[in-house]
Amino acid sequence: MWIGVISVLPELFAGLTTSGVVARGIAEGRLHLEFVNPRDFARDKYQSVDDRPFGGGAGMVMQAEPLAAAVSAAQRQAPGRAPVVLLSPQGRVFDQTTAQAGAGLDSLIFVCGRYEGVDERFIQRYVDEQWSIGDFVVSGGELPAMTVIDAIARQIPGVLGNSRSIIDESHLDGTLEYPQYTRPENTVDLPVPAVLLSGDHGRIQRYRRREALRRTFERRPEMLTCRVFSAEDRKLLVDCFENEASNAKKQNY
Ligand code: 4H6
Repeated sequence: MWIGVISVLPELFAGLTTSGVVARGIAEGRLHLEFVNPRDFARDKYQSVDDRPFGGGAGMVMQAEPLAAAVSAAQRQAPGRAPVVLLSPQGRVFDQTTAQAGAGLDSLIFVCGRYEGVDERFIQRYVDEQWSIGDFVVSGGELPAMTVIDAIARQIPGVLGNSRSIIDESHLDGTLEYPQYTRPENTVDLPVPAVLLSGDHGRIQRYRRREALRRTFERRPEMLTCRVFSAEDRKLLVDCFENEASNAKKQNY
């Protein structure tokens, strides 16, 4: 997969491209990252890419032309026509389904905004989609772009060594991940749940599914609305409630 990144601070991506899953994807030739700096397309002698907002107000706005020229330069290098995505607090919230869909594309271009924002006319003419990584603001689109690139890269076949770690992963089936334990059996004064030592694969699977459903119900109940449960999931959810009720009684609630 070919990914173009439009940023005035490409050095922020150094960690992403040198260590971890994305770096390995690049080294193995499954992923290519191309950086284009809008500053290289600035027209004045100060190489400025921002200016004061029309209508007044605080801060600076990224100018359309250097961004447009940078996207066009990236587009010329991309294999085919790459969709252009602006990382923005005003975008649609990025999720695992979008990550999977993104990994199926040949190319993508991410635009990272800075200053107080981006001239709306650039967005109108050049941006296909706006994605947000959540309802909060950071100082530039670079950190959100890195987050999204990592999420997409790990969905590209062969980038994660173990393909099972994708399949078992949280969110794909609409539940949170079950709790994980590793050696030793006793640590920080706590034992590992006995069922995980039983060797009974069926019991272990049911235990993990029950804990995944319990966590989702307790922490993210909205993930469980508007969906159909299998007969097995319904049984496991009932187990959770019965367990809750008896725990509450024990604690004199
Ligand atoms: C576009 C427009 C994405 C990009 C404005 C970007 C959060 C997210 C940015 C801005 C982002 C997210 C610049 C506005 C700094 C605030 C860059 N913040 N901002 N949630 N910031 O995905 O000032």
